[in-house]
Amino acid sequence: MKIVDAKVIICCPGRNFVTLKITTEDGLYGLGDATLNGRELAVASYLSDHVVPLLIGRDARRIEDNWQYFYKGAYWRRGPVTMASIAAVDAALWDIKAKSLNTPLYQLLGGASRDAVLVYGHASGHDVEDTVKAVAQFQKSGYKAIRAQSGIPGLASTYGVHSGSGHYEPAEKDAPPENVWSSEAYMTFIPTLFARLRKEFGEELHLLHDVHHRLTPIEAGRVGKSLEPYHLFWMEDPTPAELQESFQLIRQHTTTPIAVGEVFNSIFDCQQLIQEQLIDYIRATVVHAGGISHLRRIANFAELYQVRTGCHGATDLSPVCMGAALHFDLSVHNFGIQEYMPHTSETDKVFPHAYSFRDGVMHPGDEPGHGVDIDEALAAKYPYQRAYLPVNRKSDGTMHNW
Ligand code: GCO
Ligand code: MG
Repeated sequence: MKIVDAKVIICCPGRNFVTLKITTEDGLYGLGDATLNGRELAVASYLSDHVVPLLIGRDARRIEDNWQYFYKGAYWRRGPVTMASIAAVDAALWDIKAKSLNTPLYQLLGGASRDAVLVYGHASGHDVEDTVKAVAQFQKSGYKAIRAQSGIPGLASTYGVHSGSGHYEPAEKDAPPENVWSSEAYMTFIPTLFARLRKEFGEELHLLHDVHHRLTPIEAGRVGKSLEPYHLFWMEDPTPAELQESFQLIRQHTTTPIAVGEVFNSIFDCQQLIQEQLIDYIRATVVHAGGISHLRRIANFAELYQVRTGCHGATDLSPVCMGAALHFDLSVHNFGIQEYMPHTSETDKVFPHAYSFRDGVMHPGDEPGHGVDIDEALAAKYPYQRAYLPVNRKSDGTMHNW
């Protein structure tokens, strides 16, 4: 089953997406997401300039061999640009294989391990009471697990909270906006938010929170400890994870479960975190962690250490990634939860999909392949627009982690 065409489609139906479409000699095609928020064109170039010429003529059925060819064959291993490109090839080839066998992808991944996939939604507000209202709204829409982020007294803006009204969207057009951060203000405030949420919503609702890499390990230990009475489902990205051993310090101080990995692109990024049981959930996902093939390797390794999956699912991951992730989630034994931020209706129209949400859970649907398509004519109406993620500084002007 020779690959005869591979095309990189860039579009911006509300935000930028990069999609790889691979076509075989018998007319089947598969799609893979290659979106890297704020760096989309680098991946598009890596694909068009370096991967596509090598894809033509290769056998689409040899998914593992193709993965190894692009990983080992580049010599320069890992990194978000390379791995997002390999991920796009991998997801497209799994899509083709499942279509060629006329089966939904999860059936090829071992079949369903559960009836549906638990997801969490994003509630946020400008202050505590605003956030209470947002959580109530999500609960009313059926969510059983809700991430809560709030504006912090004394800080003009912060991660996860929309500057106006409406939904939070990480990237902004033109130059990167600059935020000002204070770990002290955050650490004082955050337990009051979750105390209020538990008081309002009781003990049953799953509450999650994203620290977005902003604390030092010892500060993260303090925050985790202060949140213990409110038994979070997880505290996400408490500190940057380049130094994996730094999580030992957090673990020594708190039993609040930890989720990490949305920026990881390889099993080597989380080897120590998993092996030493320094985390509870691994957040790597299809597009940034080398596709379905590599993500399964990470999940299988994590299973040995009772670490569960919690795939990243922000709006900067396209519906193609979401579809593929849901097949993975449904099938993998050590699934934990899936993040779900619904896309805009423009995006949903460009990417018609079989997956659906109801009563706090999602299902990938039963269409052959991963069940996500692209309307290329419509996509062409939304050309790329430069956009950046914000940057973050401390109040004295020092650059900090965003
Ligand atoms: C999350 C993430 C996102 C990221 C975004 C970056 O937990 O959903 O932290 O909001 O910031 O995906 O591109
Ligand atoms: Mg996050």
